[in-house]
Amino acid sequence: MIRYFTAGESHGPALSAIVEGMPAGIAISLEEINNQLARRQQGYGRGGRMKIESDKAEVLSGMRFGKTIGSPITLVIKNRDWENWTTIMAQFEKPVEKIATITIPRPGHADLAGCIKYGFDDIRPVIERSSARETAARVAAGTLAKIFLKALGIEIGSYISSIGGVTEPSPDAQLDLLLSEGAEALARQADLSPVRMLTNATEAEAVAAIDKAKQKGDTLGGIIELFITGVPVGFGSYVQHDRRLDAALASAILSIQAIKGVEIGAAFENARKPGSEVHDELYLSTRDGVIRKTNRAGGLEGSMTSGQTIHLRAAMKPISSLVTPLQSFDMETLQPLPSRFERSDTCAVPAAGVVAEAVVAPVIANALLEKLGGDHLDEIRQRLDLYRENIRNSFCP
Ligand code: EPS
Repeated sequence: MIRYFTAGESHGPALSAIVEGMPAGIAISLEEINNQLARRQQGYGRGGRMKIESDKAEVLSGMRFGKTIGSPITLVIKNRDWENWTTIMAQFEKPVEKIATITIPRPGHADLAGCIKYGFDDIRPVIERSSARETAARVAAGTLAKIFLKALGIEIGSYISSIGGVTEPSPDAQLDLLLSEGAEALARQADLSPVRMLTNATEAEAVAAIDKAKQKGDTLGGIIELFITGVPVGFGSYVQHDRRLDAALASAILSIQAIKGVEIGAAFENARKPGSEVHDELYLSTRDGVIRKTNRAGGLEGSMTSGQTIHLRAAMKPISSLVTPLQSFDMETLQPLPSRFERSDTCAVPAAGVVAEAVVAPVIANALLEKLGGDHLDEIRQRLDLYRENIRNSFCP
């Protein structure tokens, strides 16, 4: 099973990740990891920090001659901004000069609860680790699992359907066409847009909405659409709560900073309709065995994959660092005060889509490993090919 941890502060020397449980024999290119890191840095509405950073990963363990060897893989991404923070973020010596403490929590941020929980009188350490900068390490780690899945014909991709209330019309036909090539074709198309949308008119409106929010010192959230193609039927399980794939996928997505909602398929729309208009009916085809003409379940039935494309949706709240302050107070003086601005982004929804792709990859990879086992890519591929073949041959009238 793949497990990983990340470490690192936003303005510390580096971010890192240790990824354990990757099977052997998977060809990993540093270029692909760095491509994904670059995708995460894109998106209209990012702040000044992205001009400083140009994220690149180093691999310190777990690889030989370009392939995984089954041992833990250590990834490191240096923070370029660290050189500007060596005093404020000094790991050992407390600076002799007085360092300004941060004592006014931002509403909606981890600031207040984090300070109370860890007993700080300065918000700085909370800011450092709660920051979404950490997602760079998660994208690097998740890319390893993404590459593993891609080698087995399973692809993950996303686009953004809504920013600050500006919503894409349902791009169903375009979506079906892109997804028929695999979910990465969808991601490539979305990446052509600065807001990772599929429709030009909506893209222009979303860009204008971000400009307007920036002018007003405000921030915007949005909605991410995530797709996983090529997953066979029967990954995950209904038999125990902790083997339910719906829950594992939702948990991974909700672990992303500022994500506050997850939907599987058309779940909220389905909740308003009778069952006869919701459930995807089953048909038999001579070529493909069982088929469905709709996918309102989002590729998951009974917390297992149905063999259809997995479709998840995630809601990101607007970032809680606003230039125009909200009401807050000073934790030191207990005086009511406007909240303090900490450099941030106006909108990071396009980047969060790339993060969502990365965090679900280990979940799907683990569902695959739970079903089929195996320690080397070739062994796993053989088992998957056989499993796919058996499924194809059953139920063919
Ligand atoms: C973030 C604040 C900003 C963002 C950061 C997330 O960083 P800084 O405080 O250095 O300006 O740019 O995102 C990243 C650095 C990143 O790599 O995504 C926050 O408070 O969460």
